[in-house]
Amino acid sequence: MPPGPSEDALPPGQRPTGTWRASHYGRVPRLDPDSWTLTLAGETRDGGMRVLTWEDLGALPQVEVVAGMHCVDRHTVPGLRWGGVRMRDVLALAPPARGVEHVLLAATRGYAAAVHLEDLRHPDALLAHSVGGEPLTPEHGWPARVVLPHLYGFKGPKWVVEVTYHDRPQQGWWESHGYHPRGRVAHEERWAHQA
Ligand SMILES: Nc1nc2c(c(=O)[nH]1)N[C@H]1C(S)=C(S)[C@@H](COP(=O)(O)O)O[C@H]1N2
Ligand SMILES: [Mo]
Repeated sequence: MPPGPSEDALPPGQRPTGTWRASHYGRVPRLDPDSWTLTLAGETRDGGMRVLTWEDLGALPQVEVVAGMHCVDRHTVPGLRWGGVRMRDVLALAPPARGVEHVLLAATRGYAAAVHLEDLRHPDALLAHSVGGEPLTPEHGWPARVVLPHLYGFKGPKWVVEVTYHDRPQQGWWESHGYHPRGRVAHEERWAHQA
């Protein structure tokens, strides 16, 4: 029997899950969009930093991206319809200095993910505030989370509050526990020893 469309779309080594249970360490923070901010800092082009508000997000072009979420533990949540703004539009508000390639994305409570700048500039890379046409629930990252569909889920912090540009590779939570610095799903970049 030929594979169905969803099996077709499943990346190597992943299996689909029917129900979407939230996965993260620690307790779910309750954040209020009115006090939430996203700070862009580190090696910016002009050396300064920029603090974005919920209102600033709303002023950027709103887009939707349909994509599966692929956890490095091998479960995939297929076909999520994310709503938000493109990460490349967010970064453009405080661009990195020339030659900068590394970014640390930080959430509340110490969670962080190390990503490559070019992966954040992917057209499907979002700062998401909704899924399936509804606001994100607190468990899934309200008010805003990073969604990088071509990377494993751990590269996208829920409850994201800071984007920092760096000259050198960084280590976030999973990277410091042996997971891959790049994390591309299509290449099965799961473990640091593959790098
Ligand atoms: N702040 C924060 N973001 C996080 C995590 C976390 O523990 N804390 N877990 C990551 C991992 S490993 C995955 S697979 C996805 C899971 O997102 P979901 O709970 O919405 O399915 O969130 C990512 N973002
Ligand atoms: Mo994950």
